[in-house]
Amino acid sequence: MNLDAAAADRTMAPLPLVAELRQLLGADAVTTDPDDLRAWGRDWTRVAEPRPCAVCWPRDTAGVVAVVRLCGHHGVSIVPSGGRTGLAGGALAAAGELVLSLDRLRDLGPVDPLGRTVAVGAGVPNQLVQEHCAPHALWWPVELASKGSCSVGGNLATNAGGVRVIRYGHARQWVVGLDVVTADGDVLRLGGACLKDNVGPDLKQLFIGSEGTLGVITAATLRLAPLPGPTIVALVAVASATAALDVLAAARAAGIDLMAFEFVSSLCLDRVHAHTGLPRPFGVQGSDAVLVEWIGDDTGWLERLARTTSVPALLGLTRADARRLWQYRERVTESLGSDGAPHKNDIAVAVPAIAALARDIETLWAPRQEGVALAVFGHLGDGSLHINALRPGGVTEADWAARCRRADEALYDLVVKHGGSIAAEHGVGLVKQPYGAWTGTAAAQALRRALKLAFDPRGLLNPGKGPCG
Ligand code: 2HG
Ligand code: ZN
Repeated sequence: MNLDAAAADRTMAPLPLVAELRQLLGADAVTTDPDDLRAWGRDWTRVAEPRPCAVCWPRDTAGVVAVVRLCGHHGVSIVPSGGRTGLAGGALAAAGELVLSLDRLRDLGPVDPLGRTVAVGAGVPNQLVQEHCAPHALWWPVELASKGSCSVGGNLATNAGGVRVIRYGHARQWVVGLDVVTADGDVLRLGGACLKDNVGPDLKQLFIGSEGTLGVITAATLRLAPLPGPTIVALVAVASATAALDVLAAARAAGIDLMAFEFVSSLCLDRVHAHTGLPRPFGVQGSDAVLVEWIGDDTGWLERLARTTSVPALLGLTRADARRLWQYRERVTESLGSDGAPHKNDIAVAVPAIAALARDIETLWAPRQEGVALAVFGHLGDGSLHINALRPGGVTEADWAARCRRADEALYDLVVKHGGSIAAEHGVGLVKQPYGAWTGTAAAQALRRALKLAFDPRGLLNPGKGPCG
């Protein structure tokens, strides 16, 4: 054990808590091992060192209740933890909290093909839900690049988006029931397989997207969609994000049933090429691209577009070709992260406003970024962009943090000017907490704080995180 972890153990975790946790859950369900603390005390965000006092893995909702009550008794804060793939630090335990992992809550109920629902534990990985439902020709249409690791509980706590939002919307639209443990250790059963319940307000929706700050989601009844029919994938070269909107307009005008519309800038394509060895898609350097996926076999709209604008496009008509084209989009994050953690942003505006926002970013904001390379990609068809700033060599940690902070504030001014959101998809977590002033009116913020006080008056659930901070 290193000295820091030993100090954290002594000062932050009163021994009785850990001992009592072991008694409650069993010795194999609690750890203070420094390697475990480092691994389980963080998500994919690299903004602070993890420093939890311990990690525990209850097996069911009753176990979560017991942990929450015990922490209340000891006055120790809790960081609820799912698949730890978050990019806003929502599952980062940097201040001696107890990490409450939902990883062992893996119940998978039978699929109801009539009502099209399935009940699952919070710790079930997203991909397992899909595999479980596929024999019934159904799926939970929340699809993320991290589907193998991320869990349903985390998807709901962050109201995950992903690459299918353009057709299906966010995770919150695909939930009919939720089991939640409150800060007092009560269990709320909100809805279930009954599809119609109009006793409003819909409390379960308050927990979805609240990033574990109002309660701990332990199980959910998910609404399922029929598996879509065969699709076609195309990677289309475009001159810019704004030019990509012409491709979107052509698809919309032709009545194309879009499954995905994703932008990848030329810098991202370069990084994917360098990191993965995939060939440059259009043979040469320098072109941005959109990845379009749609249902059906109509390629006429794209052929017409290609004739009039002479844009090169690669078609993925077979599953293997489609999978290969998707890699240019799905492998962007890992490729950008292969050379140090980029500074991430995740913004959105209404789809038609993307052109004006992109123009402002290009002319007003990017030139002020002092030579920092900006890797832009994302869910353009939803009006949403991920901007990753790549840290130049020779810039100190402190200098980089200060520069990112200035850059973020200037970017958020633009996003607000165009009526958008500074936390489009990844949530507020820890990293967007200081930017409350850009997240709505003072009255809206006051209401969010009032919600937090009502649900968790002692501030024990994921303190300092999320929209209700
Ligand atoms: C994606 O769309 C994820 O691939 C990750 O939201 C975005 O790495 C990012 O900035
Ligand atoms: Zn995304």
